[in-house]
Amino acid sequence: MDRQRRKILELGLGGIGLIGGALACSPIATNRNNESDKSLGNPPKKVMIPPINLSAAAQERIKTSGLDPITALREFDYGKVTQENGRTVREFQLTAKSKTVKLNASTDFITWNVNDRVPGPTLRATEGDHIRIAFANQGGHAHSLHFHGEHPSEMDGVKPIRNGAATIYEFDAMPYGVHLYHCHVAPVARHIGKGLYGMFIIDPPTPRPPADELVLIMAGYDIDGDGRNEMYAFNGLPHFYMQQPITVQQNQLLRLYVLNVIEFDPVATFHVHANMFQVYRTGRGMTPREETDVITMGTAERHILELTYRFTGKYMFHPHQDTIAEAGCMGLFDVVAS
Ligand SMILES: [Cu+2]
Repeated sequence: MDRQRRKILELGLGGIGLIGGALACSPIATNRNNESDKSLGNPPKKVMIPPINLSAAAQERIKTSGLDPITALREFDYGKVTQENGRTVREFQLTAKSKTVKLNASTDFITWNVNDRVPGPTLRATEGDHIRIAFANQGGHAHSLHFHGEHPSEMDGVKPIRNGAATIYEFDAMPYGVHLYHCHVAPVARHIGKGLYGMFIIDPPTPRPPADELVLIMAGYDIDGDGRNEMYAFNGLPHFYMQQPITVQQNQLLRLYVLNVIEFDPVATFHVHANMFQVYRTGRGMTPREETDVITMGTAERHILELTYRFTGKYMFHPHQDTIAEAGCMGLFDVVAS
């Protein structure tokens, strides 16, 4: 079955499961910012997602690296959706794994990760949904999943789950905003630095306006174990979006979900070239707090940043700690005509 058809089927089945890389390849994608659109009786909204035509080199790199920054960019995992006592329940299967990835031609790195990917899947729910996470640890070490957001103490995910064991984390999705999950076994910097993290988006009860939505997670790699990062990346793979720019459409609202999980460096900024963005700190609130073109983010800080490109062409984005950018945390938007 081709990917487009599979996507339509998934949408027809109520959006259960993953919306995959198909989004990156389809000229028109249904905006899935918020599944409650339908229940509110709104007509389906359309957002133009220009195709990313992967170069042969980029395809080869995804294949050989074991990392897929194209999937990480626009894929949201809404979980397996059921109704219990009149409320939406979302069940997610998350498994801690270990896998060796190729960061560049000469650098292999053993990751600890979720579902064999770095970053882990971007989980997505609407405020008030009930979240149930079946967590299995097949990672070879004790791990856990600690979620940001509000929940009872026993669901805080700081208790190590031994290799081969499993547990269920269960809580209500609140408050709306951009959150994250990560392993909380000591030394935490090591467990996060090895790749055991992902984004957790809780949509507000009233959906945000339609936009092309992108996930950008900044992370570091301490290759030699000296407590300092030698390489950095957006969405796992150093320098990838320089090699393969992210195609976006001119004059269309772009909504970036940006997370900084760089360990060992106290702070990183996020900067876009030739534009300004509106800041929704931690994704809290429906009106922006400020407008800027460089925002400072401590470890685990995350924001929604909104912007629109008026001019076509290629524009860089990167932390303005230029050594971090030049060691892999750098990318390009390729703005194409609308
Ligand atoms: Cu861990």
